[in-house]
Amino acid sequence: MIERLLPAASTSATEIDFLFSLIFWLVGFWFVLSEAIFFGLILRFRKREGRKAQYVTGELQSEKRWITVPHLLVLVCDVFIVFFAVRAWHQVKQDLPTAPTQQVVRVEGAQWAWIFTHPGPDGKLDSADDIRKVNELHVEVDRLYHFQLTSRDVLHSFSVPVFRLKQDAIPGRVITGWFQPTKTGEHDVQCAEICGIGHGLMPARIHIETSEQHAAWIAANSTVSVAAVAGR
Ligand SMILES: [Cu+2]
Repeated sequence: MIERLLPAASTSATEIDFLFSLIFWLVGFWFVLSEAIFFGLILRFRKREGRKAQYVTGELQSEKRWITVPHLLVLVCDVFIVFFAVRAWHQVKQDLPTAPTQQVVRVEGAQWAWIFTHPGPDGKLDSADDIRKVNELHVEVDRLYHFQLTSRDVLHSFSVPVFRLKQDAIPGRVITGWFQPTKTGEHDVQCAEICGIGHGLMPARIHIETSEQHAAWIAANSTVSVAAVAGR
């Protein structure tokens, strides 16, 4: 449903989309039903000449059923939502999968830009060949990434809508998370936490590339040449 509006480009996006749909349909069903009953009763028992209003206390068993039965049914729906929500939360936020080819990128929020540090040709962060870019994140499709998220000043929130990923950035803390892109393309990265007058002016872009494109980008952007790293 959501994918028609916004592509799903990470391994956890489908799980999050399923949750959106589940909540939408369950809540939508009860909303439409209760509004229909509500307005139906208003119309049916509207003021009529010669008919006195009835005083209903709601104490009779037959009246209480109007509350208890839907209440129990809504609770059953809640159990479903909570089950799938906890499962998605665990997968996205608590689990930190690893893979032999994984890479680490550093993401820094600042007033008002995103600063991304990519590993250079050696595939490691914090070495001479790192590539730092402002408002430009380059990743390779199908590769597992861990991100180290922090802020230089105030609260920001690293939001990548196509990944269905959102995580607050907190000054003084490094928050680790992960994502695995599944589709190539160029998409928005946003700040999802009001962080000052320029909050709306920190739209970065994520470039999800094939391995060849990504290797070419690294070669073209690293200050240390690929050959120098290979010969080290
Ligand atoms: Cu911000």
